[in-house]
Amino acid sequence: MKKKVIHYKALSPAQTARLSAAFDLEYVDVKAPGGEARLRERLPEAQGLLGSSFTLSSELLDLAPRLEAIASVSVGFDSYDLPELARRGILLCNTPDVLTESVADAAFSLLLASARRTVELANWVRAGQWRAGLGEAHFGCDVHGKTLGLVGMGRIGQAIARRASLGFGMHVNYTARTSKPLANERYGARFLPLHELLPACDFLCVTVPLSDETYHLLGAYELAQLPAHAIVVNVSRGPVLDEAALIAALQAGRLRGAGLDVFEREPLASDSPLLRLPNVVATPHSGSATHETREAMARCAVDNLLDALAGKRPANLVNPEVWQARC
Ligand code: 8YV
Repeated sequence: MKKKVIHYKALSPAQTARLSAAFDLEYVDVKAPGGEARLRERLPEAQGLLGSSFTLSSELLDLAPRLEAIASVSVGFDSYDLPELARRGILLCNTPDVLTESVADAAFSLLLASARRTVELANWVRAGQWRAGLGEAHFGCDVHGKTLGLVGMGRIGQAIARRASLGFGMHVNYTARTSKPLANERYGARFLPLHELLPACDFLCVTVPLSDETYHLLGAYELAQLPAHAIVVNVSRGPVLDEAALIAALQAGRLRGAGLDVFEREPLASDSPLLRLPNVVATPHSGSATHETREAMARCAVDNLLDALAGKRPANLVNPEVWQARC
């Protein structure tokens, strides 16, 4: 008998076909009215789950006693309760690598848009305001030759560092748990403690994953160490930055601007003070949202689930200790 798999994220026909060939597959749109109730009904049978952007609480996991593996269509796994999954012997897989370059592109687009005021000026043109030459009030700031401070130098941080150094001739500083010799050598990157990195930034870019240690890593005190001409970019997770402190700094003119793809609460409320600041570019957590990358992420998640439910070690195991305990 085929194993029962529920996916709660829509998939392309190609990925649906791969899953249906191997499993008894069902799609539950958890975001649709009645979707969560339907998931609750189906969970008792589920041996595999695939999806993202939905929290599988321990109450929901209680309904799924046969669950063997979850394939998350994301690289981040901060929304999963790892000790709870370990206690239940459930494998968790993620989708690293395939989204690295797209997220780095998105970070750079926020950095450039904030520096060159692209969104603000494009809206100004669209509103019919471009009637004469530009004055200083419309000028942005250069990106090339400036200093980028990266908080986090994992795969995505390194892809941003490559663009910054080789593409834009920027100086790259970073803070991370350990020095990255390859990035130091290839991009001339300097490994610095946060208190030295911040005052040297023209641009600060957050790429570090969210965890207990990185929650509000950048608060009022840290933001105050940035020069007033600095621009903050976040493509990681909203709560790494204390959003209220960021808003206060922007409102007080203590920062030049911000390019944000992630927020403490998503979707961002339409009455967020961030949206009243012309020097903020806000995008809807779309760092990996390209046709190519989202399909690659789905393919990777399907690969992971096919392996996990066939008793093969999946390539992208978040909790290898659960696998070890099975052997
Ligand atoms: C999306 C992401 O949020 O991979 C991640 O960790 O944040 C994003 O790519 C989403 O999970 C895509 O399904």
